[in-house]
Amino acid sequence: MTQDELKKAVGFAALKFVKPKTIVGVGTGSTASHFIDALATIKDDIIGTVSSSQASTAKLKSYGIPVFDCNEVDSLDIYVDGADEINHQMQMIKGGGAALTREKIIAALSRQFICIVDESKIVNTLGKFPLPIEVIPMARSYVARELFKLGGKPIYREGVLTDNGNVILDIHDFMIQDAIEFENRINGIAGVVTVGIFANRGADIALVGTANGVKEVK
Ligand code: ABF
Repeated sequence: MTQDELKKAVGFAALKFVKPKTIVGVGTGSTASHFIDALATIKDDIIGTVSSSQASTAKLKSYGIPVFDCNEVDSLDIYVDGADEINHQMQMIKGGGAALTREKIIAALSRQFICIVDESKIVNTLGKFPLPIEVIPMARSYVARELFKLGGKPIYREGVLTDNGNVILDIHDFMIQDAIEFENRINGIAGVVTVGIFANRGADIALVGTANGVKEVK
């Protein structure tokens, strides 16, 4: 199976967690895009969605699936999204697609986070994938200097503005031993909006696409 076929398999496998008459949290990226295709097949059974990016919103609307503003929703039963890396503690690096802040808000609102990945995303230690950090533009240089002090090598993602009008710094080549501690520490730097470590609120269930089928990990 190709990597895209594995992504499609987990995108469709996530459908079994969708309860009728609920509002579903929907993520961003190529795996989440397959989930949107799957959701379209049962669109009349759900009330609608909350979406983590303009790209996903556009795709959901193209299927005629209602998209609600986050502020209209008290809580969500599930949030289905991909990840750039996930470890065996269900902690993740997310934000390769620059939607990390909205993703973290929707994750916080959701009772269950269903992470959908192909098996290439499973790691023992987070950090091979560059860690994205969304930063207020005027704080870019200050935050970069603080990240250097922590031993990171931040690189400005040129030409990228997030859906919130902010910039992204990616920390390269930094293996993260204590993901919760590192998430809290980076969150404490003035000017940081969101760090792409999802450890304080990790995934509850991972659906992993493998050559032998979809594995469910809790
Ligand atoms: C989002 O999409 C992210 O947080 C992550 O950056 C990315 C994963 O992309 P893909 O599913 O295309 O590999 O969920």
